[in-house]
Amino acid sequence: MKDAIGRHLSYSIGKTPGAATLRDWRMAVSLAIRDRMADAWFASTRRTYEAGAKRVYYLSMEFLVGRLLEDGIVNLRLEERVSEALAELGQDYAEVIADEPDAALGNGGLGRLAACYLESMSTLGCPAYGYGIRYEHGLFRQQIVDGRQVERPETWLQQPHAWEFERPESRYEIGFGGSVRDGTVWTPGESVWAEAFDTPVAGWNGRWVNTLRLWSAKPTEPFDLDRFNRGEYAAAAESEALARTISRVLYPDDTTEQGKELRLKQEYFFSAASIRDILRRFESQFSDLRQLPEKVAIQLNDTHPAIAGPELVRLLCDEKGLDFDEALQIAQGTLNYTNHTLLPEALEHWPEGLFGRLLPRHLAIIDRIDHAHAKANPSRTSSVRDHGQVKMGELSFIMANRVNGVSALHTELMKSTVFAELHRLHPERIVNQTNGVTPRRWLLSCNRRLSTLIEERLGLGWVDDLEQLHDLEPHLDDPAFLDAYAAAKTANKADLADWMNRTQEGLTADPAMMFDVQIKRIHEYKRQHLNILETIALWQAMRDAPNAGWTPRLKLFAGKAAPGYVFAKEIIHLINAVAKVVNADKITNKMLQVAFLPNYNVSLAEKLIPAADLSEQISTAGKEASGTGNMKFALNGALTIGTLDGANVEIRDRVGAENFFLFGMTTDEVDQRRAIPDHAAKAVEADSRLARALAAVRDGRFSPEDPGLFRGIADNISGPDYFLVASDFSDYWRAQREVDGAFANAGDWTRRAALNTARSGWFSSDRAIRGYLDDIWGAETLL
Ligand code: NBG
Repeated sequence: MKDAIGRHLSYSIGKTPGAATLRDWRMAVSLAIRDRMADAWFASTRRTYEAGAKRVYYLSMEFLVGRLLEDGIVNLRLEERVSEALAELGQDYAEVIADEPDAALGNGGLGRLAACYLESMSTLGCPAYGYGIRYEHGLFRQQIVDGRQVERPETWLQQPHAWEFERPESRYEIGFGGSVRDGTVWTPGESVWAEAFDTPVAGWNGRWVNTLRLWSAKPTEPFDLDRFNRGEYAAAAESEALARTISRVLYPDDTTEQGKELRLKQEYFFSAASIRDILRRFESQFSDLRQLPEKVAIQLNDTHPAIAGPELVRLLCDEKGLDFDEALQIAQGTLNYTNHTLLPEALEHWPEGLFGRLLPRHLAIIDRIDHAHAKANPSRTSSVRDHGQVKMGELSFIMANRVNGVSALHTELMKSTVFAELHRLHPERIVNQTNGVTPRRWLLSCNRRLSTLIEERLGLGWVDDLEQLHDLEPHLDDPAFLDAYAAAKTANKADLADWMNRTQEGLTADPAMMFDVQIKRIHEYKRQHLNILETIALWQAMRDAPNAGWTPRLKLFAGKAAPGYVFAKEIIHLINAVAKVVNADKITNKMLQVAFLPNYNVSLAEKLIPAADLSEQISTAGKEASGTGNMKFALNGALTIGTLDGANVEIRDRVGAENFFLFGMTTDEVDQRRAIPDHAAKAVEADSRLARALAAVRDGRFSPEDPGLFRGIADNISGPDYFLVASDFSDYWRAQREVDGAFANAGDWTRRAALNTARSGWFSSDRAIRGYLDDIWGAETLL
């Protein structure tokens, strides 16, 4: 290992040890690790060809992979060797790992799920490819300036990236616009190259390695030398710049459709390149396109790649010469669709005018698909085109062999709400696959203390068979085990507290406090404002009775708001404003501290989750499709305070109701409550704590220099309150006080935390991927 690192430092990076920077060392280590993936990578491909196996293609606009070096080292089981080698070379292992920038090619849960699934597919030996976009700029970097979110460009690709292989020979010309002649001959008005960059994805033990193939946009028009020679430098580079725009940025929004032409271009760009690549690979091995459904399963991760369906039909008809009905049947046998949200504003739809201008042939194909479907299902009343919009959810459903939701509750709601009619027509099509998370990243490597303790008791079998964690339950009767479990948590908290106290102005975190954590995108449905309101009420109650024996708490928040989502940004501002006042209050600041940690990303999650005591999963029932952070917390021994929403329901079923703090209305109660006139005003009237907390927000208690600053938030909660913050407040307060009491009994709390770990094994992404293999893809694993 030492030689390998040294060789790369000299011959790949071109530095001597004396001249090498931390980044040079990190690059050299990364390349040495990447080398060790190569043989298994080739072997995985060879075995897939030899077996004539079915391949799975996961099409996703987002892959939130985070850092890759530690992941690679852990999965190849090279930790000891690398840290020894680095020590001999005079370098610090942890520093080298931490030097890597996060690959932030995703917004939140949807993108992180795609990353966990890729890793699990490799662990299981499922022949698979991830297909997405190689964004030059991932999700924006969040700074907090005077309490407000400020967005800065993210620049992960401005330094060399160790993990990818550029494949200039794998490129496809992707067209847009233009016209259609004779009904089928599409002549695009402009085009760009989609060029492939491959990253190997190694599974546990490095036995199988799949590929993440990301497309980068390159100009088809060469640089304009004539204009350059005339001194028109900017104009000479114009077409090149325009082409590159397509893979320039990740849209910073995970719930609202941007309505931007560029976004639709991005979607078609990567879907079309991926479909062509899939067909090319298929045809290199098989000759009969009718075999496609038998040899290929394509998963559409939400509707972002929905255009892949019409594109596949187009290629089969217009280029391969199949007739339309046959092409449609092949496509429908090959495609599947995962829905990740029921929020109406997040279900993609495109104006017909824009769509037809950009993709004229596809619009005609969509109409034909829709007519064919309507003809076969005469009782259907809806259609893909509606009120001048092209609805991508409807299109995806019609084009898919299987449609799935991401938690049991969410899947049932899909059947009864957005897809009610299509479900009636195709009752077999919708299936559930509750989300999962990879235990390699989300326990083994992010929480060394806990995973070492588990290894001492159970060995390492749980790492790829997470339900083995059930075998911890007998150890719960051993006080030494519980002590060690508690000690691991306390040490994780102490590390985090040290780091926060150094970096967060005004904060004094103490590991003896309860670490109460809410980390996720900032959104009204996720209700960070319910949490901060309860914080305010708690602070007021503490001031009233400072000696009432309060359980000391640190309230931790982190998350990004979409740049255009004004209300979400106000919530961030309010949290910071409350933190400033509360942390400085001498009466309460030993009992209550509040922090908003900037720039939430995968690496920060890896720091926070192992140190959490309490996991906040408090969305309005029916709004959070699943959640995956909730699973990571439970696995790492945080107890959940949560509503009956998304996968919370299944977490509670598995860890046991007595180890979960439930509060709030159910989905049915939410609908009933919303129908009551003035529901929020009534809730405020009925709860004096709520009224007082709201008054403090409204009257400028947290913004003395600008008393009206947060009035909008207070008015929203006591007025329309679509997300029912006011109506759920009282029960949330009650549950929080129950949490206080439970935390005060340290021994019992640890037991309940350990039960959360022992009973969360089902939430492994390995289990989820097995479900997809069996119920959706019909594919075999080759390990
Ligand atoms: C998100 C949901 C989460 C879910 C993830 C992964 C979108 C559109 N949806 O609840 O909000 O856990 O998807 O399925 O990002």
